[in-house]
Amino acid sequence: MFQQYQLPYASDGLEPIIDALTVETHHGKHHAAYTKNLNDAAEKAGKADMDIEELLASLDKIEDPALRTAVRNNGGGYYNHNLYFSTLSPTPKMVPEGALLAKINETFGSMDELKAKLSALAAGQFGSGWAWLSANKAGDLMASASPNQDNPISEGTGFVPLLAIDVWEHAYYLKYRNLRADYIKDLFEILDWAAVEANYQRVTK
Ligand code: MN3
Repeated sequence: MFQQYQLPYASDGLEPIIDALTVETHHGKHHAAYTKNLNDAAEKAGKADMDIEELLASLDKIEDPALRTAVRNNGGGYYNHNLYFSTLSPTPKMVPEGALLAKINETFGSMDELKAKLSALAAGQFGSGWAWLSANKAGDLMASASPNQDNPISEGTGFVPLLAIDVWEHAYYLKYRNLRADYIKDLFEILDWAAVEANYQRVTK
């Protein structure tokens, strides 16, 4: 049984950047629906007890095409939103340090250049999707974007996402309307680098 990530902050905790109604709808309706639909599909596929990262990395093992699509879309929606909501915080650590910061500087040049790259990927994702900073076991970093509820795991890259920028319109449209770039710019103000560092340690340990 896959458990939806429960918010450690109130639905208005991310205001003024993410309004309470958006958090309530996004987490309480969209994310909850992905979780329920994943559990239904994984049960039918006999995969209800798998680790979600292993499940997304082995979608080709699900023979029924409709079931495979259901697990891909809802498993991605489940996993991606667990990551998204767990790396946002009302009291974020504003910059990374240690091994992650060193690798960011080595790979992208600087934090500002990383932010510019992620922002461009998020703004440039046509239609619904995500932008990511990901790592592999060796500690290498990758910035990328994915359509729909895909992610670097289901895409078979060998990388695991550390932070997620949701650019589905349901993530920002109530407040930002068509101004996706403004939402992306503001999102960095509530992105908790302590959570991202913990993800980097988990993936590279
Ligand atoms: Mn979403």
